[in-house]
This record gives sequence, structure tokens and C-alpha cells, in this order.
Amino acid sequence: MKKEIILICIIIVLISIILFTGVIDSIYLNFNKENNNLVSKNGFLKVEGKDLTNKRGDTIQLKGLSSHGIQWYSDMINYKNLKHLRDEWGINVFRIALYTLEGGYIYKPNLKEKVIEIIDIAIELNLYVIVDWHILSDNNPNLYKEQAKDFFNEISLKYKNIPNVIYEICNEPNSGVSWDYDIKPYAEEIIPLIRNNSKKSLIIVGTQNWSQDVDIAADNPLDFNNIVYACHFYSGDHDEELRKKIDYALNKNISIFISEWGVSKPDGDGGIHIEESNEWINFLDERNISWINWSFSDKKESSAILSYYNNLEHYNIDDNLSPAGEYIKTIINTKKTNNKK
Ligand code: IDC
Repeated sequence: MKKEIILICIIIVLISIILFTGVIDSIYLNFNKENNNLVSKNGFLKVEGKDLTNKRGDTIQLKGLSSHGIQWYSDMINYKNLKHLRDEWGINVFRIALYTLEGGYIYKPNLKEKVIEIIDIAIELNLYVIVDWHILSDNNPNLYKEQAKDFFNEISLKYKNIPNVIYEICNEPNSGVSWDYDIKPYAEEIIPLIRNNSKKSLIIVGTQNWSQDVDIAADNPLDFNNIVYACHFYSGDHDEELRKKIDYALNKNISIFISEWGVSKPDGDGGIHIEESNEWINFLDERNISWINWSFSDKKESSAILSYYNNLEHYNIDDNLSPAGEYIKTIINTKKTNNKK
């Protein structure tokens, strides 16, 4: 009798360990082919010429969503929702937009805690996660360079050698800020600092003109390995002209990463542009270029993928999609989007 009780206790303890350590999650992942693009299978991402590859050198395409500014829209970023996006939508990456200004990190340094919380959820879920230093109205990344250095030093030390974490060191330099004289020198200070802590981490570098002039970066690339250059577009406005810049850059053998794009006009609103978005997605799929959609939020603007919501307790993503959300859900896990043109 005693023996049986001991045996039952052991079984209960074992079951609890399995449930609480996420072993079930990883067993599930091992059997689920769709999830081959997650971190446990791919490890540290590497750049080989224009290609983004996994630890074995096979090309990989990341697809996922960006938060809106986490100083405003972070309630929806939790374990349950990110797991849903991973399992039902097929995302393999999530981007955390840490605004510097507009009530962001420069005013509220404790937003760092929120960043850490989201990184930890992403790691638990086996997702790649981008820590985006979201400069915007502060045009020039050098304006808050000292804060950026402290921030990236701390985060890359904390997540030393963790393959999930990708660093985006300046969202969109703009308004005349130059690649050669402003952004490149900034990157040359921030990159070694991150790499001293975590030498294999992938780093995304914003480019001049709201992260569009990737051709200029391609003419004067950084002298570091494992760097991808950010190109951002909004389908309501950007088209062939920008795609040509991407092809120019790829021909110069640098790697391009769409760390932000939206289905709307560049102001984040003004309707959704499906046909133009399909054209873009086909272009990116053909070139295996990774992309992140703006934004996982319920702001009342066309680019937000959730419709405005006021009952967070019973939140269910798929019942609350905006037209942008309905569209993004259909394209995120399909290699080729039907181009009706
Ligand atoms: C927009 C938001 C909008 C907000 C504005 C200013 O969608 O709600 O009022 O920022 O904070 C970008 C930027 C991104 C913009 C987005 C759409 O990286 O912060 O978000 N956009 O305008 N670059 C091009 C477009």
C-alpha cells in the first residue's frame, strides 16, 4: 500500500513538472511541421551575402507582427495572444517598438521592464523577438546615443548568447539625417557594444530617409558580419521605385529586412491597400525577404490589425480583427500570395 502511494506521488510530481516546464510545448513543436521556423530549430540567424540563414546555413524568412508603441498599446501583448499568433497565424517573430520620444523610453525608462517582460514571453514561446529602438520624431539616432548605448548594453548582457533576441538599433532616421555621416557612425558605436556581450546576435540597422534608402547603405556598407539593413514601406504609397532600391541593394550583396510595413498610407491610416500589398508580398517571397507588419494594436487607424476593443478580459484576437488583420492573417503563413493583377 505504502509503495503504491509513493508511486502515485512520483507520478503526480512528474506530471506537474512536465506541465509547468513547457515540455509539452516542445514535444508539440517537434511534431508540428508548420513550426519548423522557430528558434529551437534554427538557432542564431546568420547573414550570408544577401540571404538570411539559420545555424545550418539554410535560408529562412521571418514573418511576424510589430507592436505599436508599447507606451500606449501593450495590454494585448501577453503569453496567450502571442501563443495564438504563433500557433494559429504562424508568426515566428515579434517586434517590440520602444519609442524614444512621444512618451517613450526617454521619459519613461521603466518601459525597459515591459520590454523584458515581452522578450521573456517570446523566449518561452520559441519565437524570435526584435528589440526596436524606435526613433522617429527625434530624426537622428545620435540625439539619444548615450541612452541607446546604456540600453543595448544592458539588454544584450541580460540576453547574452540567446538566439531569440534580435537588435534593431534605430527605427527610422529621417529629415536629412545621412547614412554616411550620422547613421553609419552611430551603428559603428552600438554594434561592437552589443557584440562584446553577445557575439552572434543578429542586428538590424535602420537606413536614411525613414529606412528606405537601402541603396545608399549598399554603396557604403558596415564592416561587420550578420547585419541586415532595414527597409520600411507602406503599400498605400510606396511601390516600384522602392522595390528597385531593394534590388539594387541585393545586387550589391547586402541583406534586406522589412522590419516594418503597413497596408495603409505612411501615416498609418487612410484605408487598406490590398492589391499593392499583394504585389509587395510576392516580391518579398520571391527574394526570401523577412517582414514584420505594423501593428499589433487596436488603435483606430487602418494599419492596426485589431478592431477597437474595450473588454480586454475576454479578448479573443480572431473575433476582433480589423480589415487589415483579416488580410495579414491570410498572408502570414502562405508562401505565395495570389496576385490578382
Ligand atoms: C505611427 C502610428 C500612429 C502614431 C504615429 C506617431 O501608426 O498611430 O500616431 O506613428 O507616433 C512609421 C513609424 C511608425 C508609424 C508608422 C505609421 O515607424 O512609428 O506609426 N510609420 O505612420 N514609419 C512609416 C510609417
